[in-house]
Amino acid sequence: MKTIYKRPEVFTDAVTTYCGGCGHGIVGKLIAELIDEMGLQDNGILVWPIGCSCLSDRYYKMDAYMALHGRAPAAATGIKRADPSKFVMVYQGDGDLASEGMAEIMHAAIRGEKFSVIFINNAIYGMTGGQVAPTTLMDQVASTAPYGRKADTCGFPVKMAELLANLPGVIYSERVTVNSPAHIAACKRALKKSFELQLGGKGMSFIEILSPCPTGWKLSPVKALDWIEEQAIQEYPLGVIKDVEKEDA
Ligand SMILES: Cc1ncc(C[n+]2csc(CCOP(=O)(O)OP(=O)(O)O)c2C)c(N)n1
Ligand code: SF4
Ligand SMILES: [Mg+2]
Repeated sequence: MKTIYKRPEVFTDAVTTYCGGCGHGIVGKLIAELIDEMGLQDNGILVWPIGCSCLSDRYYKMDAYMALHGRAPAAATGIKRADPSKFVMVYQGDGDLASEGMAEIMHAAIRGEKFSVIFINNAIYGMTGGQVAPTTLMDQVASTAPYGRKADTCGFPVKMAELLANLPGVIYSERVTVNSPAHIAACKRALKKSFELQLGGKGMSFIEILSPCPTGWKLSPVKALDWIEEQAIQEYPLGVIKDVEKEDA
């Protein structure tokens, strides 16, 4: 019999804690597929954040480190510098990376640390009940902004992929999403590019993923996919923001 689909080998039997329709599960599966396809399991270390993805070390048969709030890039710096031959991936939510850990990601990027950063932008603090994150859209309702995000109290949404692309230490920056099969395929290509750049010993690559959080947004899973298309992509355009290899060519 011909096998047309199988579960990635790197996955354990653990069941995830994600809500139905959550983007973390989609991205987590793409990462697992790439680990299998690129043979990264035995020489890779995955650095996980706090937030809804904080139990991810249970999902992969791989070495892992769970970093304190926002500190994943600092932890990854130590790991990658101690053994540059290791494949090191940092995975962070928007509350973790752009709020609690803004200094860590900025300085890791300023230093040009040579690991892959996967940034899950779901425009909210998912795990703790849907509070405003730096990425929350203007007028988006959140538990700490019941009348919607306003500039006078919460400022403006931060575009991390553009912000980091301004730094010479970041060699690749792209924004993708996972709200349709075509976008999921493009997300996998972006993740693969990031992993390949790291294996080539290049600088930091940054992949921002617009990811559905139906629970935090108080939308059905299907409506959450539509909200990404109609709202989130307008604020956070998809595409490659920086590719040093192409600029040099
Ligand atoms: C110092 C500290 N700040 C905040 C928290 C609470 N906390 C844990 S997870 C989290 C939200 C994380 O949100 P995000 O990084 O966007 O991840 P998501 O759950 O949306 O994937 C917060 C605020 C904490 N436990 N300790
Ligand atoms: S609260 Fe949001 S980010 Fe967290 S598991 Fe549920 S859908 Fe995913
Ligand atoms: Mg979040």
